[in-house]
Amino acid sequence: MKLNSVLFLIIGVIALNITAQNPLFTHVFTADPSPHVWPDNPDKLWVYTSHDEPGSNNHYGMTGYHAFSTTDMVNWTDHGRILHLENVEWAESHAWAIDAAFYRGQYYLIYCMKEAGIGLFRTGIARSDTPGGPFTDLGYVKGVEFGQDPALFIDNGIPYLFWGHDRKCFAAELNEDLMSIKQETYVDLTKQLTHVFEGPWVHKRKGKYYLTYPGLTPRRWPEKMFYAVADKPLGPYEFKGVFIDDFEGQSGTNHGGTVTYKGKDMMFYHSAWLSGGLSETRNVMADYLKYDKDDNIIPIIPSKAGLGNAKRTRTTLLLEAENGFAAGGELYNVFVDTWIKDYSGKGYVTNFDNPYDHVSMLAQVAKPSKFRFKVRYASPDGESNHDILINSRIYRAFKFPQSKGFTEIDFGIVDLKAGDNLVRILKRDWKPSKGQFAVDYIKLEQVFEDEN
Ligand code: FUB
Repeated sequence: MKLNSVLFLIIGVIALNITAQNPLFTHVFTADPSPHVWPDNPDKLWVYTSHDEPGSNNHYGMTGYHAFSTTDMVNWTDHGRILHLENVEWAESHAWAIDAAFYRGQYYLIYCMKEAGIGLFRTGIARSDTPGGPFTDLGYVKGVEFGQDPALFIDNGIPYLFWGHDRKCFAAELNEDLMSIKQETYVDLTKQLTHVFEGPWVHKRKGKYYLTYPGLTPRRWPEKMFYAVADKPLGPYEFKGVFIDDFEGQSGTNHGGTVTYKGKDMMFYHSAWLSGGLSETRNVMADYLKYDKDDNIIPIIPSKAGLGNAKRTRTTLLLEAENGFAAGGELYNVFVDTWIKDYSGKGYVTNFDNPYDHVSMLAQVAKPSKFRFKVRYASPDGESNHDILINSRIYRAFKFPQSKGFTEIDFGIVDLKAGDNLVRILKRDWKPSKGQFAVDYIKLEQVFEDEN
């Protein structure tokens, strides 16, 4: 080999190791990504995902969803758990793939779970007035049976639902309240989508509708990603081919969605890189989506660099106190208020009047790891004594200094375990409080081994 080629190879290997924006999120196991840019803020990209428990090697125990946002593809915010099985009265298990939509001024989460007592997949609809949730379940869409892997595609104000499972794919227009299909529009797309298994997703480009989906070439796992193209959302679709083939470290399933962000087309999907490629515990990936001169998708080879040149991505968990209960934590004898201005999110938690009054927030983590821990609080009438507990052990007994407005305190580095972690801020004194103490949010910023 010539010296030039050797140098090129060495530089290439070094570059591969220093640019690594895949996996996209490295602090929590995530799958089935649904990427979106909402009309109120074209600078922000949102990704909604399902969640794999650490160590799980199948998908039967999946229970909840997360939302992530970024403005630069490198620094991400994990908004925590945005919907959980226990918030959905009609469901019993299988919080599988999702989508999200902005429709008539509200944010919607479209998800699937198995109906209690029946065990059939239904397509659920939940709503929030903010993109980061938490979302409130509204029930399931009538007229959809076996409603696994839903995707809601809105075209010229008309909502279309796509869903698919077990080698089948269907679609229909939804009624205006999104809670039922227009029966007369129902189509079975299965025969048009060669190899289809599940997970349809539709995007529009140059007036054409691209339907991407995970499929199996007969009886052979893992899934590859295929696509088909149509002139109208409900088809007929013309099969085009595979665009993410088998790759090193993939999981048995693949599933994803497309988005155009800051002028670039991107494909979000999942792999098993974070868990070592050996299990079904998955992580989100993203790569650029490109087309050839005939508007065919150019096959994607999953890359370590992903969507940029950064050494790695970094995620901060931003856990709003007022979401504590809906997002997997607890509000014990405290309540949500909005009197002290400049709070983030929808308000803050206050009324820590009696001993043990507390707020707790849920942080879900993939592996034992370190985070920089911050609390934003206000204590307008004087200092206030509190215990901070992490997973029921006292991490700090702390006298929060008086602060008229909200201020952030950096408590240094904390260790979180794999799985669910509860961070609790609890009133310590036996004396009843005179003043008001308010918790706005906690932040847990990812810290890496080589930064310690
Ligand atoms: O994540 C659970 C299931 O695995 C999804 O619903 C399927 O699309 C596959 O990704």
